[in-house]
Formats: sequence, C-alpha cells, structure tokens
Amino acid sequence: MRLRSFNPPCPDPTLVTEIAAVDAWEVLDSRGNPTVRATVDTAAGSGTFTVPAGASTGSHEAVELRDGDDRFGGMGVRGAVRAVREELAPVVVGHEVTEQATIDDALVAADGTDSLSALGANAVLAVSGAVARAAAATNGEPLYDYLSPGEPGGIPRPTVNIVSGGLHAHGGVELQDFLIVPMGAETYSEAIEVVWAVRKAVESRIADAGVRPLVADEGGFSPPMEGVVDAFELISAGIADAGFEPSVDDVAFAVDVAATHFYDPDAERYELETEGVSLDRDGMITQLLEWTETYPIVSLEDPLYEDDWEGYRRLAARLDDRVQLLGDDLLVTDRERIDRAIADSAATAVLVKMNQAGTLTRTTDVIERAHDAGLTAVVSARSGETCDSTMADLAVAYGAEQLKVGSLARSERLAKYNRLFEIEAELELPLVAVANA
Ligand code: 2PG
Ligand code: MG
Repeated sequence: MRLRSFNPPCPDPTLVTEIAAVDAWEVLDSRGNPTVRATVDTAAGSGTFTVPAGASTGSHEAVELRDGDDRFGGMGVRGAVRAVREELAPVVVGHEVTEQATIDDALVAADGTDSLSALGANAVLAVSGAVARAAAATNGEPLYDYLSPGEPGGIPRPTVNIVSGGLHAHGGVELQDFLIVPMGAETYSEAIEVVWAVRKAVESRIADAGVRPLVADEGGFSPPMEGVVDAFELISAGIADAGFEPSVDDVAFAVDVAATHFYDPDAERYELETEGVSLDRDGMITQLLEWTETYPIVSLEDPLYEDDWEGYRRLAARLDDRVQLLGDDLLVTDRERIDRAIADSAATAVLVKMNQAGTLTRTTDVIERAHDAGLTAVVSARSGETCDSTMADLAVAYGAEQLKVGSLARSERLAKYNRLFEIEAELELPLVAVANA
C-alpha cells in the first residue's frame, strides 16, 4: 500500500497567489464618459481598478483607446475591454500576483508600443492597477502597506481646487485650477477642515452676489469672472472670511495654468481672451511672475506650453524659490521627460498621474526618480474620475509630498479624500513636510 494516497491533498501554496482570472467591463466616469474597469483574481483575493480620463490631456501622454464608432459619440471602450480579455489576460494569468514589475513589463511588451497605443493605455493600466489591488488583497494587507517600498512616512498635503476655469469649466477664465494649500496645517484632518471653511466662505460669497454656486468637472466653482485677478481676489476674500490669512505660511495658492490649452502654436502666443491680452513667451513669463509677486502662490503647474523647454528654463531661473514649478503636460509622468527636466533645471516638481504613464511600475519609477533628484511629487487625479481610491494609497506608500484631487465635492473626489482619512486613522501620521516652505 502507498501511504501517500492516504494523505489529504496538499494544495501548492503558490497556486493560491497566482493570477487565476482577469476580466474587464465598460463603465462610466464622473463626466458620464465610458472607461475601463478590470478585475484580477487569485484563489485568495481579488482586486478591481478603474481607469480615469483627462480633458486637458498632454499630447505626450500614454494613449487611451476609444472605439470611434457610433456609441457614446465615439468614446466607447469596447475595443480596450476586448484587448484586456483577449490579449492581456492570457499574458498575466499564471503569474505570481506580487510580481508587479514583471507583469507590467509583459503588459507593455504585449502592446508593443511605447505609448501603449496598440491595445490602449486604458486597457493596460486597468490590468496593472487591478493586479496591485489583487496582490494586496491576496496578502491581506492594506494597499498602501503592500505598495510601500519602506515605511510610510506621512500623508500628502492636499492642494484643493476652489475655482475652476479652462476646459474643466467649459469657458470662464483660461487658467484651469485655482487651488488652495493649507500650509499651516500639521495633520491631514486639520488641512481638510481649513479647506472646508474656505470653500464654504467662497460659496457664500458667490451666492451673496446673486450667482448660483454650481460646480465644474472637479467640483470647483466657476462664477462669471473678468479675469485671473478676480479669481485670486474671490478666494483671498474667502480665506479671510474663514478666519485665515492668504499667505505662504497659512493658506497659500497653487495654480494649474494648463497653458497649452490657450497657446496658439502657429502664432506662438498665449491667448488670454478673458484678460483681453495676447502674450508671447516673454510676455507670459512676465505675467506669471507678476501673479506670483502679487499673490501667495507656492505652486505653478504647466505655466507654459507643453514643449517650451526653453521657456521653462527661463521661468525657473527667475521664479522665487518658494514657488514650485510643477510639470504636468510638460512631463506626462514619463521617465525620459523627467530626466530631461532634471538635466535642464526646467521643473522642481512632478505631477504624477497613473494613466499618463500607463502602468503602476512606470508610475512608481517616476516618483522614485523625482525624489532621487530632489523634486517634489504631486500625485494627481484626472478630471474624469470614478470612486477608485488607489491613488491615495499610492501617494502615501511612495511619500508623495502633495495630492491634487479636485475640490471637496462630488463622490469621485471624496473617495480619495475619505481614503486618506482612513489611512490617517490607521497610521496616525502627520502631513509630509512642505518641500518649498
Ligand atoms: C490637470 C488635470 C487635473 P485633466 O490638468 O492637472 O486637474 O486635468 O485630468 O483634465 O488633465
Ligand atoms: Mg494639470
């Protein structure tokens, strides 16, 4: 008799942590547009990730695949969903779920293009994000713990949209985001309370002026304004009403100029129609410096056209040290462009968006590169979001100094803010120190 046959079957422990299945669906984002949601399963856990989408996208971002047919005005993502099911699932099934870098390499290889335009960055990122979430679930760890290369050291400082313009407000002032930064706050909870009070004060001012305080794509207000200065003045008044001081030490400003979207490349001019001015590069730089000298601005995002490396260098050389020069469309969470910005001293901070990069590994590589070079990392949502909160865990895990999610309104924004309340309660950590203070 063979004794072995009397032993109970002993499951191979590696099978429990191997990816057993991958699936994907078309769902809708916060603007009601289609996007890709994927789920990855092991025998011990599963993870779901939903891809966000930008409106003011940089032309060098990884490319999302849209169907271009009659459904949803061409914005359907059935092709990307099919790519997940038919092309990417066979590539990842059978891998150890914790082998994120290997899996991400295999996903990129399956696409075969650097921009991920063959199968779609939305298909690739959906799987990449779901793999990470499935791995954390399989290990029974919180996502920030699973992702963290060391011990999480702090909660990122929220930079919160109060007034919106540009493409997110479908008109209004050309500058896209007027944000506040609670510089005096030491904890995340305290920071959010400060922002809440300022936002409510601004809302009251808008309503008192007889205007309905309706919100734009990211939950920021967008009342009629005659120019950029009106937005700064409105928020400054709200800060004072709430009992704070508009200053670099108390409640400061951050601005996403999103300049590419009002730059005319043929004329090589910035067309600020609300201001009634058309500026060349040097004129725009002078204007930006004037705003930073007049208002307590600590961060300028995309102040110039996305390929104006020379302009960025000139601006960086003249900008006060207290103001971080933050690249979004300029850097598109891309390792090579960040290397160039470091070599050229063209930026001091990097906006980090998972769907610009296309995989989680590319994203974390960018944060680590930025930190190695002394640059600040600002983990950011997109204007089209869902209630996926992965970016909050990612920001904590990699010690991002700041977070940019939109306003304190709308559930797709609150999902991230509320996840940080959970993490703050679990870890009892203060905010990460402000790099440029
Ligand atoms: C940005 C983002 C978020 P979008 O420009 O920083 O505000 O917008 O997702 O539309 O690119
Ligand atoms: Mg931006």
